[in-house]
Amino acid sequence: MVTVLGNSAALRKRKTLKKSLNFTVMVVGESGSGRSTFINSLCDQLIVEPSSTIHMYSPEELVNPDREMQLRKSTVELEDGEGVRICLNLIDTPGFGTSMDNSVSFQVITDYVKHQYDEILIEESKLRRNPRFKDCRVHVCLYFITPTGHGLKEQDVVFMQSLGELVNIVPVIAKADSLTLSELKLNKKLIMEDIEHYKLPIFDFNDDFFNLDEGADEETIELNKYLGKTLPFAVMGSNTTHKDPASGEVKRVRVYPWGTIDIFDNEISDFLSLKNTLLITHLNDFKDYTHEVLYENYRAKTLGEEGEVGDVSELSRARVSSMATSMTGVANGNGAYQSPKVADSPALDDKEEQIRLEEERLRAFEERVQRDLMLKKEEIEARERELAEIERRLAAERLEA
Ligand SMILES: Nc1nc2c(ncn2[C@@H]2O[C@H](COP(=O)(O)OP(=O)(O)OP(=O)(O)O)[C@@H](O)[C@H]2O)c(=O)[nH]1
Ligand SMILES: [Mg+2]
Repeated sequence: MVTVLGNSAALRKRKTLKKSLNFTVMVVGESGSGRSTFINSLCDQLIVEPSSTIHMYSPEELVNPDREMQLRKSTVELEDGEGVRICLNLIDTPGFGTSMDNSVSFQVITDYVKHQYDEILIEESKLRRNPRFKDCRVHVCLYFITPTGHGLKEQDVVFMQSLGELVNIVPVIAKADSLTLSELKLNKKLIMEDIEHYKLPIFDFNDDFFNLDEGADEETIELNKYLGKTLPFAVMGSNTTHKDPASGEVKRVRVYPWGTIDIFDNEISDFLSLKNTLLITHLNDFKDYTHEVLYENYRAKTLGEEGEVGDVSELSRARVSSMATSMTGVANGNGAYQSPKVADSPALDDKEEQIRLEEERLRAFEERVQRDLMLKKEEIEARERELAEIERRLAAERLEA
């Protein structure tokens, strides 16, 4: 008996391990804030080409409302030492914060996040679920704050205010090496004071959702307290690795004229804490909170406003067209944005091609909704026929009696 249980447990574990965890992280931050370098450092490989050249925008470009932000998606498979595989989707936001009016960028991000919720909403309401459906909800949004030595800028406040109810926002001070340790401490304090002052709904490690959870032990609560105090995570990224000639250890370092810094050194950077939080300790918490709180709130609000799931497709249609020119990715069969493999993820420069893909995707999406409605109608009609038959039989029996 014990052996059987042991075998089934092992089998279950093997099955769980075979299936990789799907996790989506969006990285938002001003142009040149180090987003690409961060993504490469997080995955320890070249995922996104970093911009080593500084692009100066002309005054005309700055006020041009057509200069848009892009959503660029890459997917990478990561595996930890215990064989757990993570299918990590990374959404980069090149062009964010480069315009005088950033409301368009905010809208594109909002629409993207909401559109993923709409997809789930429609999928959930189906009679027959699509077994190949891909959940593309954004589980975490890392918001990069430029290290100014001051608190938040107006743009930071507006972004966190408008997106915080929709997605888990984790604030990050990028390029932390440009501040001294005492400047960094002050910068963190000022940022957190602003977050409290404006009541910005960022991800709360100390939320009752996690700490009152039955699985939350002392250690988890302590870790959450520590992470809450660490916010905003101060990180530095690097595209360079260096092999220590003595130990042979390969480290990801920033190289300065006076020496090198290991970006994972806990004494000077929160990178390792953030990496562990994202990929190990809190991956499931981010996913659970997204599903059970953020998505549920969105669902209740949307169905409250719209009444019918069918109406959601109308809203979603508007969202898709708002995102149409901003998304770099390939639409797959089930309507989710599927990232091309990292190695062959060329940006779709041709906007017309992007629009055409979006239109095709939208058409498929609408057809799916129509098909579902038809199926539901047919099911109701079949039930009505069954009911009429039962009534007819009962009436006949009564007559006979
Ligand atoms: N000092 C310092 N420089 C960094 C850090 N991370 C990246 N950089 C440098 O900053 C420049 C911009 O970095 P990217 O990673 O390309 O920044 P980005 O936000 O992706 O930029 P865009 O895609 O152009 O918007 C590059 O020269 C990087 O080498 C960091 O932590 N500290
Ligand atoms: Mg970049």
